[in-house]
Amino acid sequence: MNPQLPPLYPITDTKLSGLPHSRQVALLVEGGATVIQIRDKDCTADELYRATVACVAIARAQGVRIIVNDRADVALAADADGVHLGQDDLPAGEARTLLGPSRIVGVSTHTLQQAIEASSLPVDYVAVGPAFPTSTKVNPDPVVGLTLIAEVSRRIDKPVVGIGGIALERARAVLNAGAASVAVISALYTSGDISLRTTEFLNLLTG
Ligand code: TZP
Ligand code: MG
Repeated sequence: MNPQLPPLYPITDTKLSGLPHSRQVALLVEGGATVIQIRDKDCTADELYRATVACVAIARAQGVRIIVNDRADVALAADADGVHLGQDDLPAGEARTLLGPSRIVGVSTHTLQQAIEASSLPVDYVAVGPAFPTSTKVNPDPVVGLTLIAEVSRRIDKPVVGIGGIALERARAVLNAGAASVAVISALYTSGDISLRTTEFLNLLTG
């Protein structure tokens, strides 16, 4: 398992950005991102596989890691660096068996109990959210706020990733609450310049 996570964890969104995943990855990498999640709830396995292969080709040349949302099978087939699992996806232990010890397995949680349970599984990080209201996710879980992120960060040993509604001006507070990283979608794609916004996030989070 690989516990190292950068402070910014961008997630692709073709609807919000209007761009193919591979183009988003190129711009995010240009802005300084070093771990990127490919997330697409509307495409077929074939489309996700092909998109991921293209993203891995761009990212790996720069030493950047690609994590696939939901699909451990696609991550493995496309030789991606890991998978991000939701509560309804393959169990983390099964994903770990498929992906082996070196790839990244992360899991999304929405309550203290889910986060504590997830931390005992063979995962590299535990995502907690939504931190703030978000319109990116269909039927989002109730907002957990910085309070739950802080409590989970105190109680588990694994890196915590804050997710959901994390705008530029709220990102630092998520790290201050104890998270190791912030996962961001909409705030990266609504300013017009994806690489610049990525750099702004990184400057704010590392400064
Ligand atoms: N899981 C919880 S909230 C969310 C996911 C994937 C969406 C986060 O997107 P945004 O646009 O950064 O709020
Ligand atoms: Mg999922």
